[in-house]
Amino acid sequence: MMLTEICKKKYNKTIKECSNEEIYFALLDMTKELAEDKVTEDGKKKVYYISAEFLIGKLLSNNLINLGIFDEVKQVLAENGKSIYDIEEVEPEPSLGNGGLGRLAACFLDSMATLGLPGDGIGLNYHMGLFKQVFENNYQKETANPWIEADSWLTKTDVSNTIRFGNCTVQSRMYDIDVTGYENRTNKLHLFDIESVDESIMEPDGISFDKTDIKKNLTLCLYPDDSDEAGNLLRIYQQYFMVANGAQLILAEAKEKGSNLHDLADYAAVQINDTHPSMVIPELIRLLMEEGISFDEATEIVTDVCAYTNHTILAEALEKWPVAYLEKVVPQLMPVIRMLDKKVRNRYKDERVYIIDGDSRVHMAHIDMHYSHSVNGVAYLHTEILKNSELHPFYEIYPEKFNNKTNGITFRRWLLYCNEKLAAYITELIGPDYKKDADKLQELASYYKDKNVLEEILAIKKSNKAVLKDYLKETQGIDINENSIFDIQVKRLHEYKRQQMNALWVIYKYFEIKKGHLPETPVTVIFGAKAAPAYTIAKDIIHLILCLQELIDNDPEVSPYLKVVMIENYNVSKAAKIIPACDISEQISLASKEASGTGNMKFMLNGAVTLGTRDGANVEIGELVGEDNIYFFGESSEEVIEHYAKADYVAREFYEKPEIKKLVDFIVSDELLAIGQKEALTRLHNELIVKDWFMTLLDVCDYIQTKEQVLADYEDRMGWAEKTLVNISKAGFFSSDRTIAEYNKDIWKL
Ligand code: 9GP
Repeated sequence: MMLTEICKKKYNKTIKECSNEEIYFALLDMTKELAEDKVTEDGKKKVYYISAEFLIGKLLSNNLINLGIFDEVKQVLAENGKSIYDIEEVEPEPSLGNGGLGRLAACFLDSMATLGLPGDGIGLNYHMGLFKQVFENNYQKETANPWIEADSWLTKTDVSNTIRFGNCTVQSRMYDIDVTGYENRTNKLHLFDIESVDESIMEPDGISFDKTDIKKNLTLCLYPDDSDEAGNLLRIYQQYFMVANGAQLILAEAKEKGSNLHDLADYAAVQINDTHPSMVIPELIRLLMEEGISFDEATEIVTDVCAYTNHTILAEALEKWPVAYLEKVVPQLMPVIRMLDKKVRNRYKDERVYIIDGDSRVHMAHIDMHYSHSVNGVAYLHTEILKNSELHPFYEIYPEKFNNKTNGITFRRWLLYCNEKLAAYITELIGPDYKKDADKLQELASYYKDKNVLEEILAIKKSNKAVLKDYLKETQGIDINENSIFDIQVKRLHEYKRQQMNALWVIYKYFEIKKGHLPETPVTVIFGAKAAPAYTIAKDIIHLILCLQELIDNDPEVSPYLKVVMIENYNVSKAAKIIPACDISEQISLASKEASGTGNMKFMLNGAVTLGTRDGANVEIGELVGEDNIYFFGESSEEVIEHYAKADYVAREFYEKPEIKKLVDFIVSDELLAIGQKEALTRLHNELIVKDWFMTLLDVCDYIQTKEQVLADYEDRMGWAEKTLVNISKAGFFSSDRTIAEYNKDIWKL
């Protein structure tokens, strides 16, 4: 095997003699070489997936799986007394993303390569990525998260561009990461960087730095703090840098393949993810005009090339940049943006669709909607909400542009890699074809009533729970009971996702246990979430959860029955350990607010049962598995949208109900104040009573009641195993291979 030779050549050692670190670097070389062999001709047209985030996670094992050599490598290592799992630990995890948006981008790259589609990612090479989370005094603290090593998956290319801003010029450099499809072609993730970035400007706290020194800070961090003007400007610098480099690459590659640029749409499809890359539209128009193409024609060409995906209805993600900021950072784009706005104003009299509003702000999503040929949401319900409320004025103008592409996940990482036992058992039952054709999982339907199969499914879950137990003990020094029910909510921290409602259930259960109402099976509630550094209430929610964790751990009356665990620095590698061990998947966002969710799909595929609202892709999960195999609660999206429209939700009215008041007031009880910070807990308590923007108290009673039903049903082990198996068997629809095939058929047409 190649590995022996590489170890010999690189270190003059046998595999046995090499350290884990040396083997990791040898495998890196080997994998890169094998991946390069699979770089094939692009064909005429190529898709460019532009995104501020690519949450790729560790790559070694995933690449070995996709190259079809994971088992072989694992065995060779074992024969030499080494473990692939120990070697994986050597790999640093890049944190080039925050949550769903970034992880989706990574899954999509995998699926494009797997389906044999020429499709490259375009993003930024953030040196620190998102911050690393640590807990100090039960509070989140952000620290630096460097991940780039001398020898890594990044390959320095000779592509370098001069990028001009209003007040400075930087020289870029393109780095590539191979994206190897499952038994198919290799595509590229292009990450742009600057040569002059200077990690040493980071303050000792690990997240602060001079936000005005663009030549040193441009690619330092993902989502730099934007609570002041310098932070906002830095985000615009980053976004323009990403799309200006991307646009040059797209035009250069098209020209190389013979495009005369008038026919650019025959050579390139650009997918814009959320509004961070929206400036690619005016930038491409500007570049085409420099090539002598008229504004009107350039606009038509770019519209044919570009497509926009909306990933959230939360206003905070629909960026609106003040004209003055854009004038400062990218003055060359403003004339184009003004012309685009004028074109809109000449045609439509509705000011809701203007690009530049009355407050001199540029609505980036409006550029996308007028000047791309496709606008899609990421789950059926989300797309309907876009059409009928959030983006309704645009839907009225361009009904033909709107389409839905329900998200998906790559089964290579989220089943074959993270749950080897389950994958092997499925192969034993229905053969290996489901690995390439996820719909084949439906063949598991013939085993719904098979007692032996159900018992084996429960046994696999149990062993995954034991693995997670050991992992938490080793990495966080936390002891959990593998025989308890694992009730898990891992995702970004945001009030709309309502981790605070789950915390109120913990308080409810704490009271119940104190009253002597003991659960039949103990429950372990596992959270994992990072809060944006400037999002105070989100950090307060983490504080509450950590305080509850400490309170319960130190209460011998309650701790045998209930445990709370907040995972520190939740990331892709931790997700791969947590998800296969889950019994109950918490998907409890306020209906209408979660565009899709993808964690919900990963949990389902790994045999967890969803407890959720009728929101995002939960709705589609429900349709697939049937009402007996999912637990829905809470008000519907229509009702919620109506509450917002009428402004008739008053949290205090719910708070006054004694059963709710008791739970909310516990946040500022003597017990918790003895552990936590008064200021943070009081602020959160007040927020829930006075504001509660995401209607926690509206649904909390229904949530508690439904969760009690879930726990009761868990006791019927065979009934529960059947629900588990139904979920696994119906998960095929959520393969990102299906999603990408749809994008290609309807939008890219490669
Ligand atoms: O919040 C959405 C999440 O629901 C969705 O699954 C994911 C991928 O489409 O995107 C998330 N959005 C963002 O992270 C920012 O818009």
